[in-house]
Amino acid sequence: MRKWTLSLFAVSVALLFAASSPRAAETIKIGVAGPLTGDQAAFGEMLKNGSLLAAEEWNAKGGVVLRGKKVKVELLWGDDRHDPREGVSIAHKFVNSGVVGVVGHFNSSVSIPASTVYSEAGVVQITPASTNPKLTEQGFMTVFRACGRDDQQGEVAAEFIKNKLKAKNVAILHDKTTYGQGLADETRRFLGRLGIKPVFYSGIVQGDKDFTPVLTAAKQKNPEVVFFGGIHPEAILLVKQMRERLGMNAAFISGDGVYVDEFFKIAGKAAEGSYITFTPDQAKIQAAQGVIAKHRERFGKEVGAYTIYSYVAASLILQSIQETNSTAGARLSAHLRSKAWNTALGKIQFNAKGDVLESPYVVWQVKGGRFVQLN
Ligand code: ABU
Repeated sequence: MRKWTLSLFAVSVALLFAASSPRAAETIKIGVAGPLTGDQAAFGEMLKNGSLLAAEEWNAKGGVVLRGKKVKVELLWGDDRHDPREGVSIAHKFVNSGVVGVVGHFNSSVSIPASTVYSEAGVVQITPASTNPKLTEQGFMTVFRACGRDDQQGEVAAEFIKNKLKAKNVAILHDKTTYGQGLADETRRFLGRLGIKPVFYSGIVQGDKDFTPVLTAAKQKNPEVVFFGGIHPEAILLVKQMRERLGMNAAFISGDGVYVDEFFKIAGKAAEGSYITFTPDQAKIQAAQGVIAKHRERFGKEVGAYTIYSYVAASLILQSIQETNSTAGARLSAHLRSKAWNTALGKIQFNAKGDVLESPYVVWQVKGGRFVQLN
């Protein structure tokens, strides 16, 4: 009887001790979410590969030093298929699985609703690619954006249309998503400031295949420029149908959601001459050379638009964990905002909202079947 009492006492003490002391994590779990399959999977692959490179780099060193021990990094994948409901469901799954940080999501329409889940759970979220301003205007401490915003991107598009293309008749199309319509509206807003009122403005439906009715209506307004706010699957069809079915020779201009090789590879000749707003050439960033070479070696291809951004997002979360010796969202969020970071994209500093202080946009053009940065 006495032996039983002693054993029970010992077990109780052990349980009490375990409950009151920080549990040694077996792994540091980071969620990576985006459209990993489906028609936007080319972008999802960038998030996946960039995060993987960062995690493998830390694991090759034995892991992240946390509470005196090296802890390996484990990535959890979330395929949201650019569906907001799927994204929220993934966010809950990540939180329930104990992730301490999230790289994602890709689409603003997914990142924004998912950010509420991460914020309530105190989980740091760094999106490499969601550019809609609203994401960081919600007042969430846990939200960060490594890329720029569409109020910057729209301004560059509008100035290019006015000052370089010297266009007066502009048609604006968008895919009715948070990103697509948001970017179209920002471009329209800045065009308005420059004295240009679009002659045509309309939404299309993501996933539709025949855009000739809306393009025919736009053509009747004689646009010199067709601006599209949306992602490459629809941009490919739009530009092909403009050129091949309707013989429209208006300049085609779009944003970062179309900065992917599939655009010119699939649209072929129809994409030639198209303009895309995006960041300046990442291949020219000295600090990015290591990731670019590793990506080539590991995946046998070049980095995409958001690969290095994803690498940087994952690296910043892991570096913050090591530097704060903590996985607590509040500490990581404060630390991420506390200083300038040397990253593979160069120096990055987050403001109080979680946006980067600097994120320039430039215009690229499809020339000879590739993107060429214009001066
Ligand atoms: N920024 C390009 C596409 C991702 C998004 O913001 O929806």
